[in-house]
Amino acid sequence: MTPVLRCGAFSLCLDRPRVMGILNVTSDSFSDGGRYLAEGRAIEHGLALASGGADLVDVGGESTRPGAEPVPVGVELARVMPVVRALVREGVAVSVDTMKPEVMRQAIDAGCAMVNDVNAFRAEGAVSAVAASGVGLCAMHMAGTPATMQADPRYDDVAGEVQAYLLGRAAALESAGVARDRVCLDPGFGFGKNFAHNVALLAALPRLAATGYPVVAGLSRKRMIGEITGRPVEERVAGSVAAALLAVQNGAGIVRVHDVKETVDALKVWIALRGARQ
Ligand code: HH2
Repeated sequence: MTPVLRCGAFSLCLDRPRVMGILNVTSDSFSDGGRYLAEGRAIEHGLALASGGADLVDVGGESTRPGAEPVPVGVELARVMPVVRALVREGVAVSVDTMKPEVMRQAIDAGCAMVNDVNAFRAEGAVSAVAASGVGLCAMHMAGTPATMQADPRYDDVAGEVQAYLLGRAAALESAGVARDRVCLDPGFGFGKNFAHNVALLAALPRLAATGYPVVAGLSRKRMIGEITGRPVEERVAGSVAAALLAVQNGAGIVRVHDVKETVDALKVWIALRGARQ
């Protein structure tokens, strides 16, 4: 049976790969910091992502790039809430990228479709902030905190450890009353992982997808793409699209990307032609 991810007023049918467009309302995001800090520009870009084919628009007010400093809750709310409200009003399925229970609560009250937490709802009060709502929940694996995570990441079996952690977080959500069809899992590429760890996680995506939870993959413009291509962040579109296709081929149901139109086109071609063989 085709999985359907329940996301508040929206249902995301995963009969085909879905695209989550990234909207960073921050000053310091690694690829687009400062570009969408002004409310009007952020809203405009969110609408452009939606009309470019994004199934979800993921609004974040705190960068989680390696070395990023935390943002006070008041600042994060002031950045994201006007944008969330405006996009919800326009009928966009909005995801909110936050680790903070207060931001989760206010975004849910404003009608968001999903909460995307790189901290997998580990903050005190996070599970209870989201449990009683009907929104979709993306739990991501991160080793440590953004400030320290890339210092010297080590695992014995990165794929096995990440999967065990994510299943533990799904169980914590479900034991608080969250229905299983609201939960999706993300291995967290680049979050406390070196190049070899990221490669191993990409190779192990089929195993994560076999758990039955929809898998989210975020490789867009990340350092790994730069390490392979030698390109700076603003020239990583083609590399990111290739990585998104590979993630989908390995079982990801949702890809989180900056370059929505390019990814949507690539996915359309891949879907239409993937059966073609001589
Ligand atoms: N990556 C980033 C932020 N949020 N959420 C999920 N579920 N998966 C990811 O891989 C992921 C994420 C980092 O990327 P970006 O938002 O572009 O940068 P920054 O954190 O600097 O704002």
